[in-house]
Amino acid sequence: CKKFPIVVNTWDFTNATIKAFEVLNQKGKTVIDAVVEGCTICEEQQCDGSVGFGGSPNEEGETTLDAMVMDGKTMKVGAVGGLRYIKDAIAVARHVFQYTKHTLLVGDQATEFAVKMGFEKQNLSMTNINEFMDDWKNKSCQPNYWMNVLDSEHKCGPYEKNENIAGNEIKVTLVDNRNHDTIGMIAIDEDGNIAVGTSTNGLTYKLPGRVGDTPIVGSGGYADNKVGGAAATGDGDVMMRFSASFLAVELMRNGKTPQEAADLVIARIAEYFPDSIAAIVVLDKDGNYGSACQIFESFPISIYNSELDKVKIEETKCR
Ligand code: SD4
Repeated sequence: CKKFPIVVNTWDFTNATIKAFEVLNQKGKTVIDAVVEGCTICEEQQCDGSVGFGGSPNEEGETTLDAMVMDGKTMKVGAVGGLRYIKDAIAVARHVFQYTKHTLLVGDQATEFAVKMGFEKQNLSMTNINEFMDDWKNKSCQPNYWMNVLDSEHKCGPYEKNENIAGNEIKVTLVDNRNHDTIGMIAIDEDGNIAVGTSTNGLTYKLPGRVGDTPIVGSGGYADNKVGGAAATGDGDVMMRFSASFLAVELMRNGKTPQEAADLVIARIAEYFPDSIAAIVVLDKDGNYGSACQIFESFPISIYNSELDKVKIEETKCR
């Protein structure tokens, strides 16, 4: 039976879910509008500090943004990675989608594109950035993402070219639960059109230039009208190695339910990286959903569909 229009997204970002559901029910708006406007709410409200400006600085203290939108009807995608100085990451991704034949623009040139499209350059830094970076340095720069570098300078960034690379491993510490909450939203409109939208400021203290899974098609999100969609959150450096969202959709294409697909994706990641935080939400074309996670203390998802009179949150049990 028909369970759409529906919006499902990662975490308890209910304002974003409500916004997307409202847009789905507005005349003349598309499912792409719904995920873009929904994720934009999170960027503006800086959901958990992990979406939008003013969160997750890299090891030089700069916040950069990753976002993507994918249309499951046409299989068109627009995305930005490492976007600098522009707050509206998913809106810029949508401009890539709508006004170019490309899929992904990155870094300074993504910024230049955005400026040409009329977006305003702004400072994305945290207001208390100096304090935040000092605190990190006082904690021996943990977490950090360097490995196999000998000299202690690398432990604390910023990166300086150094030939002295040797076998001493600096342990990479897991980021904690709270600095790690990307929005990944899947929506289906009344006609069964599916779209996915994602937006994040990535990992805190990442190396400058690092782009995570969020703007990578098939990793941070994937949608196909014929099957369904998926969106991932967690340690993107690990998750993108498994094309987590694509894998979930393909598993459904081969007959798995959304819950089975979600469980299998997390199990696959667990085979190699049992200590990495990873979570996925999966929606099939009929509006059935499932979710799975590992390591996260909790992974709520939020849902709004035509059978509900208000948005609801469901907790996922992590393995
Ligand atoms: C990343 N996957 O940049 C994102 C971060 C995230 O929950 O999902 N946080 O790796």
